[in-house]
Amino acid sequence: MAEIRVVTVGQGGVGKSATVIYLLRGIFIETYDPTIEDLHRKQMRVDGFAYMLAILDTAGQEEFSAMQGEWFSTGEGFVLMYAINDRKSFDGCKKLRQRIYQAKDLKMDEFTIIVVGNKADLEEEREVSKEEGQALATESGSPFFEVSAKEGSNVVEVFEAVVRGVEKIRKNKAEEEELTPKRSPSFGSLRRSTIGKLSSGRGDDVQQPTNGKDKTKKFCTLL
Ligand SMILES: Nc1nc2c(ncn2[C@@H]2O[C@H](COP(=O)(O)OP(=O)(O)O)[C@@H](O)[C@H]2O)c(=O)[nH]1
Ligand SMILES: [Mg+2]
Repeated sequence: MAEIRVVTVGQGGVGKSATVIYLLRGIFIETYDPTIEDLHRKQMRVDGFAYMLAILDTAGQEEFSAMQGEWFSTGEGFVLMYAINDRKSFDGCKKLRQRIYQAKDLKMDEFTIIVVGNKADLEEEREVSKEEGQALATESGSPFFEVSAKEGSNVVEVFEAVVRGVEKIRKNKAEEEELTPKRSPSFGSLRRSTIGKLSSGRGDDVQQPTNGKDKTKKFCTLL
């Protein structure tokens, strides 16, 4: 099963954990230790295919934990979250997005960011308009959702968008690599095309993407 590494990013208190817990268990947890940085796994079916989401729910954004450093550089999907009733959390998103860009070395074609305004149930306390949220998302070509972990609205849709975004990146990358002319057939290219022909879809042989050249083989098996 294809695995996708997802990272939640956002100021403390915006509801990252509540959103992830809702995805995992379908319930709203009122209080979740704000200092806990947790790794979760969730199987999801999107567009007829099964994926294993490995989700790092980050905590404490002031300094990178060792885990965050590693996940920012290897993560493929980023859920960038603010709360619609907290302007400061929205303003902080640009800086956090910058952190993602830095960690990824600006390789924009290797990851997807989904912009999320949480606590949509608190309409009467709204400080950030939908249009502002959408504009932030448009800047980075990201999908945008307003969600409520409390009511469970749009939570699943966010993670489906992560999967679709990552899947698109993987396909583009695989196509690019297939189209790149090769000077002489190397062991690697022969192996790639063989794998491409033999592969019948997303089998259990699909490994977790790592980095570097390894990806080629794995992406080809996804075609
Ligand atoms: N009204 C409302 N409160 C929420 C929502 N999501 C989270 N919260 C509350 O916001 C606080 C912080 O949530 P938490 O998930 O711990 O935030 P994190 O620090 O970003 O992980 C908690 O008191 C939650 O109960 C939501 O969608 N609506
Ligand atoms: Mg948390």
